[in-house]
Amino acid sequence: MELTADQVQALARRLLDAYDRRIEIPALTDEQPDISEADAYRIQRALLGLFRQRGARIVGKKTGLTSRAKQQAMGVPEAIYGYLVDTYLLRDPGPVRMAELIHPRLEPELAFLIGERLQGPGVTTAQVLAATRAVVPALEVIDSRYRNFKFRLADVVADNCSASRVVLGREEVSPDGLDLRLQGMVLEKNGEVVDTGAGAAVLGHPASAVAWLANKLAATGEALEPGDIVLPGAPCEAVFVQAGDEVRVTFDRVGSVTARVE
Ligand code: 0L1
Ligand code: MG
Repeated sequence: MELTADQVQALARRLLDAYDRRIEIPALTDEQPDISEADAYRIQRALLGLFRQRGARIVGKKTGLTSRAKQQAMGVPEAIYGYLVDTYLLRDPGPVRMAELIHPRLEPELAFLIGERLQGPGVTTAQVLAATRAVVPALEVIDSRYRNFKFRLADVVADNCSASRVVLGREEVSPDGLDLRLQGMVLEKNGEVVDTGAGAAVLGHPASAVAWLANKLAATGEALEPGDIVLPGAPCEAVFVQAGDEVRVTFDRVGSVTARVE
């Protein structure tokens, strides 16, 4: 049964309280196992409304679960999306402050800076590339508000796809002439290579993930707007961090970004 408006607000406030107090909470579906995907996005919208009431601005959007491996692990057929808030944004090298977070993990993303409006349905990968002003190396900090990062689809959607921080690199590169599908990436933690990947791990092509997002947003009348920062998803697993760690990702022909954790 669809959640009432009061239930949606109460669940959004529960998540906001976890943000504010930096505490892990049980998954919402532990108590209400049948929260639908539509209701999960209503809770997410209510949570973003609470952020806005505090003066936060939406500066972009993100996709999650964009690798087939993650989708299979969650038992879902497609990706999910959330929003980036101005207070999440950090510039290379951060810092990423553990005291502001619960149990953060960092993952590499090639952020898209949108130059022209992309309104679905029917947005193609080629249209995304044409409308992208630049791509930027980024490290996304995901920090689920749920105990041990244990959640079901509705939980993670309601929690704005674990969005927490984004450390943006300083190099902005036009995607013209780059084959982002073949683009290699090396992830290092404290100077050691911990993972590698290629752009095709993100829904076959990172720009296809952005096209998916533009088309998905069409259902609510939204679009990708000029100035939006869009995270298409990570080409490898996220790494746990602790104070003192330094994480760096290097994208072939684009550049690198470092996040210092303190
Ligand atoms: O950015 C992401 O892909 C994270 C989506 C949510 C799943 C998670 O927290 O691992
Ligand atoms: Mg991500």
